[in-house]
Amino acid sequence: MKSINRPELFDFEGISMVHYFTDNWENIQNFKARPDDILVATYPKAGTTWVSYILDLLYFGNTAPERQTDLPIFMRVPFLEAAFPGLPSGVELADALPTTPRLIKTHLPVQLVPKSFWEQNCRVVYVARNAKDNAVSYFHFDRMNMGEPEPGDWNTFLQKFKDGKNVFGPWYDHVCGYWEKKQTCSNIHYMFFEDMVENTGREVERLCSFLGLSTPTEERERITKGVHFDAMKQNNMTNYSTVPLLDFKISPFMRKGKVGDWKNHFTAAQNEQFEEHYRQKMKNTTLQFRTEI
Ligand code: PPS
Repeated sequence: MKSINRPELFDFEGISMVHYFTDNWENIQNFKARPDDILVATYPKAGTTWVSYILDLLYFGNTAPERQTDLPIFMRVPFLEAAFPGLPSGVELADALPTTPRLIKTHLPVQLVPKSFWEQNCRVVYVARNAKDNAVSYFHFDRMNMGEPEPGDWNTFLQKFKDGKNVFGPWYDHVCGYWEKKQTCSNIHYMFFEDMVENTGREVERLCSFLGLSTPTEERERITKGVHFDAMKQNNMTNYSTVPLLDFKISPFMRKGKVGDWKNHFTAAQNEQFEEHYRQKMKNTTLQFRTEI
């Protein structure tokens, strides 16, 4: 991969973006989904990798052992809108997937998801994470990811998060957008990071029931163990240690995996202002989050 510079944020179709996710726009919008494709949709840092790995194990854990030992998760579950210089684009990787179903990742807000996913009635697994922990995780990710704009210090980043000035736009619109869509679209399974931390096994079971999978209990238990934070952090195929643009000396990709780490970052004043702003932004939705479990 060629070395890359931290990109600038710009407005794209009404949301903040960087060019790595818009350079291939025509091919992204014209992507041809198949009816059995499964789209993993999230706001960045909400649990994408976790749920991608669960899905991969549910479908392909017993098929090809080399898939588990040699193929990083981001090759098994391509990131649709990614277009980094010197690497195959997400669309190319998705088009070349030999599996059925194809598992495909996106961070696009619901209104920018390529229309063929809806036309083909694909299943969508959406994961949401409470805003405070999501912001903290995104802050540390932007510090260590040279493919993201400079986050600035925590206070600067938090203000940008509230203003929706991060890549993929406002958290508020993202989580609410898929929540509203789910009200009329039974093919969306809406999950919460906090529920996964609280009881991963239960969430795997719910996922199986959404997908119509009759995975035996012992296997579900094996998968639940394999996707534990510590196991994924040790596993070079799931911990992103093979990606050169991430600087693990600054912060690891598998950082803490906790609910409530926001308490180690927000000052009392930041918390008060955040909550006031949050109430305004979320006043018209029935969507509820837990910031502790
Ligand atoms: S990305 O870059 O948007 O795809 O990142 P994403 O995978 O969505 O989110 C990364 C955060 O999820 C945490 N994570 C986990 N937590 C608990 N258990 C497991 N198994 C797990 N896998 C990933 C990861 O640690 C990041 O959260 P933070 O809070 O930064 O630790």
